[in-house]
Amino acid sequence: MNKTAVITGATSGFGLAAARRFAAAGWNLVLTGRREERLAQIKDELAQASVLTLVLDVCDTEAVQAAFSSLAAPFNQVDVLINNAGLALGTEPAQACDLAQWHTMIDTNIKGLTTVTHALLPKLIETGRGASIINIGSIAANWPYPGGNVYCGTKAFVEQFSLSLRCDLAGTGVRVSCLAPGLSESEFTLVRTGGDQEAYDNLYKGAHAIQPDDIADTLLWLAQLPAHLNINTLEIMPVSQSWSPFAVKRDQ
Ligand code: NDP
Ligand code: 8X3
Repeated sequence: MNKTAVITGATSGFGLAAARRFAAAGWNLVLTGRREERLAQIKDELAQASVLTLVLDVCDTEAVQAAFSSLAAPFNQVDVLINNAGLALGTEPAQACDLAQWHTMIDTNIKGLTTVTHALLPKLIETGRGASIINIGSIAANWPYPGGNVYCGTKAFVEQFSLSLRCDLAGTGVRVSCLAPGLSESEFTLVRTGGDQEAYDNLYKGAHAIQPDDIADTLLWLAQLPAHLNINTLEIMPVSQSWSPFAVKRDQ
């Protein structure tokens, strides 16, 4: 029987690329996102696979709980949950940030991810051995940078939550991984900058950034690992990206 993956945020970037990869590998898919038209396009494109699309805002707790408690066959046995929906808003220093944007990042990247996880945990535990939760973290969790403030904080939560979940799920057979990419080319940057195409072009120019297909390949690899293996945290950067010295602000 085909396995089923639930992918949040499947309307673009990593989630869309993963949907294509998993469909090509024969998985059943539950794909979610807020943009209905895009979900309809993806369903058409992946017509060879069993695909259920759910228009779902991960910040809407009741809608998430209702959608995942009423999954019908073949989608009611969940093998893999990819908690991918997320966003960054703004690149300003903390003292210049918009509080509403901070709250949206917390609501989406932390509360939304935990709501989806809570709703699907019983099904994943029912599946047991070989089931996986793969949370999309970021290098931003461990490598702070100016303007990262709350976004970095949300991704640090994702990494710690992933590790802590492993402790609680010991004995259930359910695996938990945190996949933490670095500079990756996707709509993420347009969302973050409020649609600034020039900022997008400048960020990715000459950087040979990670592509969504690279992350999709890694996600499928994680999902298909032998059931006795758990990758805890996996950090990926493009070769062009590395670290700088600490900043030291000197008196003039
Ligand atoms: P995209 O902007 O291309 O994709 C983000 C996805 O999240 C979209 O499908 C969007 O769907 C969905 N989403 C956002 N908010 C919500 C919400 N409230 N409810 C449901 N779905 C939502 O970006 P990426 O593919 O790059 O990002 C995917 C994940 O990877 C994010 O968690 C991001 O933080 C993380 N990441 C990205 C990196 C990068 O450099 N690009 C690097 C490291 C991590 P819709 O708008 O239709 O709701
Ligand atoms: C996104 C990567 O470096 O823009 O999580 O924070 S970064």
